[in-house]
Amino acid sequence: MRHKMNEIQWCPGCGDFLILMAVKNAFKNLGIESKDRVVVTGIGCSGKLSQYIDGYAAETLHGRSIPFATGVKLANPRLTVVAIGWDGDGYGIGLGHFLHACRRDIDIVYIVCDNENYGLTTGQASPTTPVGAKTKTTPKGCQISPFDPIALAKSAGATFSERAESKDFKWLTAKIEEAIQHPGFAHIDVLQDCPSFKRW
Ligand SMILES: Cc1ncc(C[n+]2csc(CCOP(=O)(O)OP(=O)(O)O)c2C)c(N)n1
Ligand code: SF4
Ligand SMILES: [Mg+2]
Repeated sequence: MRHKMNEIQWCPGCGDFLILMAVKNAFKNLGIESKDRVVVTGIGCSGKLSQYIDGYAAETLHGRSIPFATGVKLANPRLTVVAIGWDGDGYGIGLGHFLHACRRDIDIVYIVCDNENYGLTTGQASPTTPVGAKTKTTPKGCQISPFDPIALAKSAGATFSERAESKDFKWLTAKIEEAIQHPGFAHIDVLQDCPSFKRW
């Protein structure tokens, strides 16, 4: 799955570019070498993030980055393990894994690239789409309230759950560094731009 490593395939202006750079910077700033880290992604536009970072990586199934990353950490606790998911991937199909990871407090980082829609499948509503937002599946505006991922994580026992924005690059990098250093499950919800489908 490491073919075309250098060919980034996101839309111009996509927040994923900044998230990718922030993860790379955090590894660099903390001096975590490629042999000591594993990046695990699920499925979504940003699923390719694991291909664009030098080091061990796995691109897994939709919503399944957490169980894969948990297995990696249990097999080799010395590794820094960063799982990356998306609002549809992590809060929709993978929600059960997320809640149990908060409860189990296994020492992995979980970054959710939250563009408030299903970008890869061309812009359907997701669990974080705001009320009133027009998407392919909500042409008259979304009528279902989104949930708050941070409140949800904390109610499930998360010891680290924070919000960041892809645009606020310094803050995002600092939060990723904190999350890596946190002893236990560390979740960051990153609000990201999606110029192709997020127009609210
Ligand atoms: C089990 C399964 N169901 C459905 C899909 C189709 N699918 C691919 S990406 C995606 C949604 C992606 O949205 P999100 O997770 O928010 O990521 P984004 O593309 O917005 O970054 C869906 C439903 C799939 N790949 N696997
Ligand atoms: S559809 Fe949105 S999230 Fe996906 S690559 Fe394009 S801008 Fe980024
Ligand atoms: Mg999304």
